[in-house]
Amino acid sequence: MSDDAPPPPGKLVATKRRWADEGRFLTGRTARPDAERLPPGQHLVKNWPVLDLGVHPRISPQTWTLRAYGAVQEPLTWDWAAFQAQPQHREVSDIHCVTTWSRYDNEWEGVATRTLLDVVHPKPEARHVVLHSYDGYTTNLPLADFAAENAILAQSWQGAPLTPEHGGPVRLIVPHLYLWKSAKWLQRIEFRADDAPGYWEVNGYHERGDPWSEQRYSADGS
Ligand SMILES: Nc1nc2c(c(=O)[nH]1)N[C@H]1C(S)=C(S)[C@@H](COP(=O)(O)O)O[C@H]1N2
Ligand SMILES: [Mo]
Repeated sequence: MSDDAPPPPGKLVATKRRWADEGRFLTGRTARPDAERLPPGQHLVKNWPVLDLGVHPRISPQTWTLRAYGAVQEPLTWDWAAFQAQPQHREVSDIHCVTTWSRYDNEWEGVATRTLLDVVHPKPEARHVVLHSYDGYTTNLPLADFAAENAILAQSWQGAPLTPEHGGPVRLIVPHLYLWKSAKWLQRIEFRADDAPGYWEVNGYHERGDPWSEQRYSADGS
């Protein structure tokens, strides 16, 4: 699977690009997470939809590795055994997809992003993180959001290993941002001083993606 070579844009990508152009789903309301559990413009689902670029890479834990590099003092590569040897964490959180569905009470197990940060020691100039995935997908977010207390490199959901459709062996979960920031099939974590927009961010989606202030699309629509 080649790095950073996403599949050619299909119908879903064209549709989502158009939504960004039209400002689709924007309600103009802003809510606060502590006051409203369901962000504006979202509706609840009980199932868990699958959304991605259409390629579901099958990576066995035996060949999976995760690399963290860039503006860090101690770059690392974890294979499956090294990942399992890290302190394992459990988090229950809600997920919010920019296509307007939200799902409450997802139970994740894996390694807290803070655990990884303690190992790599980001350099003082590190401000941004870019996630690179085995399907060629990329997404960027501020280091401060990646470092959130409940952000987790998840290997299990509701007590069972994360399925390939949902990004197994390991995906990121950053519950307080729209789910497109939560890279599935995570392969590399790049720490940077400057920002570098990822796949959806260059296609009209917001650099940060806070669901409570409906940061769905980038301001200039580019
Ligand atoms: N590697 C990778 N991660 C990805 C995507 C993708 O296409 N590839 N899609 C993103 C988007 S747009 C969404 S909404 C969520 C969907 O996660 P789910 O399929 O587990 O619901 O994954 C995000 N992470
Ligand atoms: Mo999405």
